[in-house]
Amino acid sequence: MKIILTGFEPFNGSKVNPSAEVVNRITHGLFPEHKLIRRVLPVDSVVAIDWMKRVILDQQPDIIIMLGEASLRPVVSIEKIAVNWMDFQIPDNSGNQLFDTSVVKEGTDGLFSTLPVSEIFSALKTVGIPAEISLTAGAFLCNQLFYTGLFYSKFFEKKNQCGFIHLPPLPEQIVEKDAASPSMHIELSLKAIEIAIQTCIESKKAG
Ligand code: PCA
Repeated sequence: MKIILTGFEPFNGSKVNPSAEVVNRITHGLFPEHKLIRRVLPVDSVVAIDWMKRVILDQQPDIIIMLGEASLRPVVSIEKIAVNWMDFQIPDNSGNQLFDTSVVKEGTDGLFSTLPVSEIFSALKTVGIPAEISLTAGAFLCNQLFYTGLFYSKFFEKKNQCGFIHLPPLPEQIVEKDAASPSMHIELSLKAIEIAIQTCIESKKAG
């Protein structure tokens, strides 16, 4: 199977992004029979979105798992729904700030993740990793990428699995900001995403 795994570069003044760290640490060796395409995307609402459209059309992947940081989330958040709306509270890293506008003009209001969301949640719980099924991916770039991935995946007869998982910040980000807010160690986030990928592969094999 062809699997796409994306993360994002740091944004909003941070030096790191847990999603990029996970993407860079995932080893192909864990999924030897599968082709894993990894990419850390710029926090740019034009470049990241164009890349996603292109990779879907060119590669026609079987599984697309997109990752991002959710600054105030205490647990791994498996996103259930992408909304066709953008309202950036901060500019992206290139200065784009989109308000009250749709992701895809002709798109429907919302699209559900096609990842096995409940199975991933159960699998994480089983190994003791704190997680939740989240009903909002926000209105910034992560939601924009998530919606775009789902929208363009619909053009193919071959059904893929496509979805988004948000990760809490890393402990060093919280220390650096001197904030009293949640974080998760990289090893735990990494384990969560390895389990998520494995769960998707098994569910796809089961048809
Ligand atoms: N998180 C942001 C964009 C990049 C990232 O890692 C978001 O939740 O939209």
